[in-house]
Amino acid sequence: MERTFCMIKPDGVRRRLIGDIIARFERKGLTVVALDFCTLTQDQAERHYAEHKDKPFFAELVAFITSGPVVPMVLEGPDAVAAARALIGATDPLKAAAGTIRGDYGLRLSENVIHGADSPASAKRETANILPDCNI
Ligand code: RTP
Ligand code: MG
Repeated sequence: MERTFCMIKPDGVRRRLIGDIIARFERKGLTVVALDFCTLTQDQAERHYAEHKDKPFFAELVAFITSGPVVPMVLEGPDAVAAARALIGATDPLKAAAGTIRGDYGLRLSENVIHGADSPASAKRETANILPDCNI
């Protein structure tokens, strides 16, 4: 069993996609083991996207992710990191396959509905930053 960290972004919450997105993960067989509804602080957002801090879109990314409430969660299952990333689809919704969350719901790179950790180590770090009461 593995655990991963995913987070419905402010656009997904604004568009009332919370239930649909969680249902997709659950139907696949992943188990929600932690869940919250909160607005990220500037510090949390900057830590979350630290790997992109030198990119030209960093300020825009942080402004967007703090622009409204998000739904962070920890999902558990076999190969949970890869399984969740496969359900989420490619970073750019225009390139994401139909049937994936981004492929079905997104049109813009900057508003791609959901985040998924890219490794177990990232999942651990992101969970500690955003769901500090949850030990994964
Ligand atoms: P995420 O971290 O949000 O799950 O997305 P990802 O792994 O598929 O993509 P990543 O490379 O980590 O990029 C993080 C987020 O930054 C935005 N982005 N904007 N303007 C741009 O060129 C650009 N490139 C990436 C996307 O919203 C992406 O989800
Ligand atoms: Mg990423």
